[in-house]
Amino acid sequence: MKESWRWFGPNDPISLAEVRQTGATDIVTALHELPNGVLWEREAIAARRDLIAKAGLTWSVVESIPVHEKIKTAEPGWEELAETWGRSAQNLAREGVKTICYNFMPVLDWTRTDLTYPLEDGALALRFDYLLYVVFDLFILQRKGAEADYPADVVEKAEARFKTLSEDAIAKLISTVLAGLPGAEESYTLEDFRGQLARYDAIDAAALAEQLSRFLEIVVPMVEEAGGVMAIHPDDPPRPLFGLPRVVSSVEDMDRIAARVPSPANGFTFCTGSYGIRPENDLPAMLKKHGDRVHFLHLRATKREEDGMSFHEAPHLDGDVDMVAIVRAALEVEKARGVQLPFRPDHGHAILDDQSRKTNPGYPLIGRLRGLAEVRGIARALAEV
Ligand code: DNO
Repeated sequence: MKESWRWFGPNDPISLAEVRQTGATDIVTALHELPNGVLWEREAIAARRDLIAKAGLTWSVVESIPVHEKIKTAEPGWEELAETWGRSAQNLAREGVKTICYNFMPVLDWTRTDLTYPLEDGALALRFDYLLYVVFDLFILQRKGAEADYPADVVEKAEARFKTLSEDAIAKLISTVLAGLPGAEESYTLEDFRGQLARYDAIDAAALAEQLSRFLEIVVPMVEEAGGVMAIHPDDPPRPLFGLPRVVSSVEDMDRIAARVPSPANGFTFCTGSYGIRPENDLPAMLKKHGDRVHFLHLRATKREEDGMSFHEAPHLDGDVDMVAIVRAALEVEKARGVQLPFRPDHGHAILDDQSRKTNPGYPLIGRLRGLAEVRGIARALAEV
């Protein structure tokens, strides 16, 4: 398994020299400074790749080339934007960045309600508090028709919870949900967000899945021709939010995506923390089933909470994800294909000095290093047996 590390570019508070000391060899990054929808030129890609190489590291995975909303909604001009996306991916592959991670989540990328949830041992974790999410939807966003999405007792509890929130707590919740977590290339005000949601009024899951297929039919042959592979990231969390459809949440979704465009270049990012939120997702089985097209691994463990809907990020080895079984499955896939799969320790708690330095939510230095070291240990031990 190839140890990689997500780095957000020259503005990342963690330097490449520090990443080097974690023992990771590969970098996962993007040209985050470019606006969504523009072509990534080869020169800009090569310059970033060389900067990374100077630090003794290899840029091997792009996460992500953002997929423009017009592509997802099939608004006029979407085909041209898809072509541009495909050309950016080709440029990356031709400059040596062959694994292309992306997602097809409408409007919002990953979503949490709390970025500094204190655990018993003093670590700070990311959390999705379902009730707070409902509070946001019903009483802050005031989405039309939202009540119909929740049982009456949840609406009642949410109302009671809303009444306890201070102005500051409300402002913080708005920015946590809408300001865009690291890697999400968009951020919204409440008003913008309402407008964005309206673009999906007539788009259900079947329509979005169909549009993903049309996008794949355009870009997969382009990426393949340039020697690259695509790796779609699952929905995080893997269920509809704010009435928006979600189409990459389950093994059935993976089956459908693979069947529609069978090239192995049409592949997956296997994110254990995201898929792991749904108890029915049998992660090692899913990884093995689609092993010939899993091109990138995000390894982290989420822990589902008592209400069945909330979750927080657990230590990498101590959540609902059986990390030993995952690493075993990944090693089997590698052996069968004769490849080394890049993985990154995804997210991490803010621990120790992480708590006193500037850090991107979910992406602290020491917390992720802990995850990396733990997964590295599992991989070494299993490779021996
Ligand atoms: C969160 C990340 C996501 C992910 C994108 C992939 O930590 O896993 O931002 O990068 O959804 O396109």
